[in-house]
Amino acid sequence: MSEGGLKAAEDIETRVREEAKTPALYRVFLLNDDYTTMDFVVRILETVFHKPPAEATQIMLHVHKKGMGLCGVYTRDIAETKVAEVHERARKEGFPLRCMMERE
Ligand code: TYC
Repeated sequence: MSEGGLKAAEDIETRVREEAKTPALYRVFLLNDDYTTMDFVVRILETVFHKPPAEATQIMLHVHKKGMGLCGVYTRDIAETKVAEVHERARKEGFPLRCMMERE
């Protein structure tokens, strides 16, 4: 679909959702890098995204091998808060870990 077509489709989705009062949802992803430790990423998945230990390890390994991985799907405010929290905690520890969100 063209950029304009995508925008038009999103506008229609937004209108339908607002009529039904269901909020837009956003996927939050972690991105791989060469410096952040695996332990730190697992800790982020357990504490910020509330993943059980085995799932946190699976997601971390997926990101390590594939380049990015889904951490969860949230409303916009919650997704923004989680992205900011990941970046804040990573910078405090000196890691370049990146986190991003995209509308579902
Ligand atoms: N690639 C990192 C390493 O080998 C581990 C890592 C995994 C980093 C996931 C970031 O989102 C990430 N230490």
